[in-house]
Amino acid sequence: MSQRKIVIEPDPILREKSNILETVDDELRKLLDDMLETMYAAPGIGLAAVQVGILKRIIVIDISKDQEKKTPLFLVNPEIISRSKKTSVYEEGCLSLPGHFAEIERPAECHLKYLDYSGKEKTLKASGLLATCIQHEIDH
Ligand code: GNR
Ligand code: NI
Repeated sequence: MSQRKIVIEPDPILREKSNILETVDDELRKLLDDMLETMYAAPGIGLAAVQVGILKRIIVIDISKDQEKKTPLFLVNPEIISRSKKTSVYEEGCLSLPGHFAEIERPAECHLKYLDYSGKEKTLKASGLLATCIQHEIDH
């Protein structure tokens, strides 16, 4: 694995829309591994590919605490299929906006579909910080 450079605002690539993947192959898994290493080193709890300069719809997330066992999550082509009416507010930060924090209100829960690390179709119901982080990454 190798670390990649995180793109910082105002790099114009951060305003671009990322592209859907056709397949999950070894080259993509290498990128996912590099993104996870980059995210852990930052440190952060999530990272979207555009933040390492690549316009692909892939996300890595790990919301585990320092002392806990790592729980990496790899999401390819994530798509929210439903979200709760109930909202929650978290103080969010972003690795591409160092030093900036803001309270953001979002649906408290979301249900998504995605392809996993092996390219298999999966669904996930997320709540709490995980739901917030997934929505933050999809916004990228
Ligand atoms: O590390 C991060 N922390 C964070 C905190 C609250 C809500 C979202 C996040 S994601 C952020 C890393 C990042 O910039 N991901 O795109
Ligand atoms: Ni971010």
